[in-house]
Parts: sequence; C-alpha cells; structure tokens
Amino acid sequence: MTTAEFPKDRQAFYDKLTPGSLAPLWERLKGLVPPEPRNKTRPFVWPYTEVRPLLLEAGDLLTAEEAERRVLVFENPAFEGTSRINSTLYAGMQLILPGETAPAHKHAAGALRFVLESNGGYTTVDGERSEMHRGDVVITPGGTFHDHGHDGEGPVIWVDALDVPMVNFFECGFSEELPDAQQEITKKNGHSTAEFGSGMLPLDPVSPFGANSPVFAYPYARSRNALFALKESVSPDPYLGYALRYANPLDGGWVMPMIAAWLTYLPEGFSTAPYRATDNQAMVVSEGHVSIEINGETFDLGPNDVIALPGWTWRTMRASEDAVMFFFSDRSAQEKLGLWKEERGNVG
Ligand code: 1HN
Repeated sequence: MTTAEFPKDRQAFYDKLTPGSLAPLWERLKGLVPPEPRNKTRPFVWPYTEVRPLLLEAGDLLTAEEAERRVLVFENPAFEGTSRINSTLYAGMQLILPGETAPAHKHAAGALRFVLESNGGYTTVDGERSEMHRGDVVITPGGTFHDHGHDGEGPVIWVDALDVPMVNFFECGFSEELPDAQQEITKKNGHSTAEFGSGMLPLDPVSPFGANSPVFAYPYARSRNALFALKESVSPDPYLGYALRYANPLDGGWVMPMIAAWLTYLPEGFSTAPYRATDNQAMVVSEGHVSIEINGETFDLGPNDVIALPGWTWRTMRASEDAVMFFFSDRSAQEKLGLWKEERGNVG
C-alpha cells in the first residue's frame, strides 16, 4: 500500500512505527489470511522436443564433473530467478553422458528422480548402487551421499524434483562434498528392496533414511504393472482415473517427508471430473497423450513433456490415447502440517 492511501493522521502514526520495526496488523490482515489460496504458480509446459536438444547442447559445453550437476532448471515464469517449478518445489532435467560422473555430495534437501532415458545410468545412495531404467523412480533422501554415473550408451536423462525451496524457506540448508568423485559401494545392488520392498519386513524395521522410505528405487515395470492390474479389477476414480502412489512400506505414507509422488493411468477417451487440491504439483507424461484444462486454458502433452500445475486451481484431464503420468507435489509436507485440502466438482 502506498502512503497516499491512508488518512493523514493514520499515516503520521504509521511513520512513527517504521523506525522501531513495528507495523499495524489491521492494514495487513486481509493479505496475510486470504479467504482461499491465491496460488502464484503459472501453469506452464516444457515440451521434451524443445528441452532435450538444449540439454544435449549443454552436454557439448561442459562435462557433468565440471557442472557438478548438469541440469536445465524448470523455472516457472511466475518465479523467475528462484529455481522453482511451482510455489514450493524445485525441478529440472539432468543429463549424464557415457563415462561421466556427477560427483558425490549430500545436502539437507531431498531429491526424487523420474528416469526418461537410460541405458547404463546409475545412482549410488549411501553405499548402494541402483541401475536406472526408463520410468524408474529413485529417491535420494535428504542427508544421504549420492553420485550418478553412466556405464552404457547414449544420453541418460531424468527429471529431478527437490524440496530445496521448502528447506531454504526454513533456512535449514546444509551441504557437503566428498573428496572422491564416487563414494564407496558398501551394499549389494538391490539391498534396500530385498530388506524392505518385498511385502515382508524385518520384525522391528527402522528406515536407514529417517522420515524417508527405506526403499530408494521403484522400478517402472512394477509400478506400471500394479496400475494396469488395478484396471482389471476396479473402475477408474471419476476425478483421478487410476492412481497409485509410491509408498513407504513402513507406514504406508509417501516416499519422502516433503515430496509426494504417484503414477496415474487414464484410459483412452477418459475425462476426469473437475478437481482441485492445495498441493503444488508438477507432472511428467510417461506414455500417451493428455490434454489438461486449467481454469479454461488447455495444455496438450505427449511423452516426456513436463507441466507445472498451480495448487487450488480447478482442472480436468482427458486422454486422447492411453496415458500414464508421473506426478509429484508438496502434498507430503502439507499433510504433515495439517494444511492439505481437496475439493471435487460435479461429475459431468
Ligand atoms: C542435486 O544434488 C541433484 O544430485 C540434482 O542429481 C539437482 C538441484 C539443486 C540442488 C541439488 C543431483 C539439484 C541438486
């Protein structure tokens, strides 16, 4: 508010407050507690046909070692210069070329990756290596050492999602680099899945990753099978289609404390009814084509395209052919804080 908007005597009073770092709440209250969320995220699409060539060009410009992480950040036009895909999450697209290493480091922020192309890519998390294949979800819990490499052929490309903006809002960011580019492998491949991911659990299970799932790789083949098996036995949710989340086997909760992730399947011709929720989401198309209508604006997406989705904004989705979509959001954090809310419109 500009000075001119206040009556003269009030302004004179406010001027006396400022030097002592005081402010009149009655001038601020409506802005602090809006009647409903006014989400600033702009719905925005990054088509893979545009991003991939630029990412490969970055591959000619510098090595993964030089870059530390060679990533093009999905920067929402509403948040220029702040490395955010939406109000609360960071996301980007990362490239590793054959023989390269993205060196080992750790940070308080947690990361989740959705693999788009990989023939020989891998991530190592706290001494366990996991091969990456198209559609796999691999988590890097906050505080764990992680490095990436590539023993195979062709580019390895994935989407990174991190809770960096939330960690930095709380001003809790720590980070550390390992002197060696790659950490020592101390566990057998598949260890975390063997111990925690079979449907059986140790008698007194404790996640080595604290509030994160003890399983850090969710192979696409399994997730996709689960989704399509669901189709054989139940009808789709009118608002969500067929949707299954990546679960922490210890408590059934989300995989990470601040990032939620799920996989959605919409059969060809299926349209979802109007839905909105407070979580800040983004989505990567894994298979097929889908149109998303957000507040009257339509966005068409195909394989590997990425979209930023504003919270608390009505939307519908329609699959013009069988579509599988990977979603991630801050719902995991919002639920823990007692903030998450959804609303379902009329089924048309
Ligand atoms: C990070 O550690 C990775 O490990 C990717 O691949 C993106 C963005 C911000 C901060 C840390 C990675 C990142 C990041």
